[in-house]
Amino acid sequence: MTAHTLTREIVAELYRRPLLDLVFEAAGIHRAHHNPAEMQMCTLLSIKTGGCPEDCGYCSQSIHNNAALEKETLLKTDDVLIQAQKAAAAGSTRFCMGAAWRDVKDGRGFDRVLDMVRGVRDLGMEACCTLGMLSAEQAKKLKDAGLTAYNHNLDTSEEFYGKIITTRTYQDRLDTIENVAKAGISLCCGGILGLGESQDDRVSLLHRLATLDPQPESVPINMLVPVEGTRLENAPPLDIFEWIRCIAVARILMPRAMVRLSAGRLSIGREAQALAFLAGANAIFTGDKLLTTPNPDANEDSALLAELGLRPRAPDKESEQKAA
Ligand code: SAM
Ligand code: DTB
Ligand code: SF4
Repeated sequence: MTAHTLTREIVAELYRRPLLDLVFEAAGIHRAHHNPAEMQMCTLLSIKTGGCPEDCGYCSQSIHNNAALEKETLLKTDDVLIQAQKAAAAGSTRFCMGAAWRDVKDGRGFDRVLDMVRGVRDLGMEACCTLGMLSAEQAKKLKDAGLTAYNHNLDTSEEFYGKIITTRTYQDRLDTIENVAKAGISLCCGGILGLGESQDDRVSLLHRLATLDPQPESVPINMLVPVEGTRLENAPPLDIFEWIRCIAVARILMPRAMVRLSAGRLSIGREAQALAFLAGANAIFTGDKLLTTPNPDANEDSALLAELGLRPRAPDKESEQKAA
């Protein structure tokens, strides 16, 4: 099936299959396209924290929410590279830098981010950024600096989007995604579950992700971390099997992608994470902090991987050559 022939109805039918049939099929596809014993470990760093003018209802960093958060201006390149080195020493092969910007402004700040990207690549790691909206020219500059991937999520369905974010449109997201793809940067694009969306919204999100052309190379699946002071602090938790369904459908529809368990793992038990790995999730964020919220302890993650017979995936060949 190509991205063009994949209809929303096909995705809906898949999503509603008996759960164990769905996981079984996803596991087979996972094993046909990936080494099921390997888990990619990635580390996140917030390089500019808080004060974001966007009004994403879930986010601690939005000025429209009231989360208790220490704001920070753009970090210094050297400090970022020290963190990247630590992450590499702890087994991470991808370093993802996030800035709470609505969009990238040309100038000293962006030039510093370009230096950070060059520095991370020189360490032999994959470099990923998430900086908000990007123009085609800015995407090209990031590519020239060696950026491996750019994270820009669709987050939810187009229909539900306006209930969560009003300061930008779905089309704004799609425009940045197109600029990233045209610059030849791998796209990291996924969503966030547990916002109060319906099953139909999750089906629509998965359909949109799988019909992006090219498909994302990496698909982060975030589970809402309810942050006090945000509009969604009291959102009812999503049934864990819905989360598993999304992971399995993402794996089936995007067989070559890295399906990345992102925010929310702290509240998800070992058994459900193991089922998610069986259903095709093959990347996690490690380190005790995501951008602003806590993440499982590195020792707990290592113990879980060891018990499941999983091992950290080595850096890709291209990244290693860059460091040599
Ligand atoms: N500002 C950039 C943007 O919005 O594209 C990048 C950073 S933003 C924090 C990246 C992603 O993190 C969001 O698209 C959302 O999916 C996820 N995220 C943010 N806050 C979250 C929360 N409280 N719980 C779960 N996921 C969250
Ligand atoms: C993504 O989809 N999830 C990561 C990464 N891309 C940048 C971020 C998760 C952030 C969770 C909330 C926080 O820590 O502030
Ligand atoms: Fe800003 Fe990104 Fe948070 Fe939205 S998710 S408020 S764009 S940092």
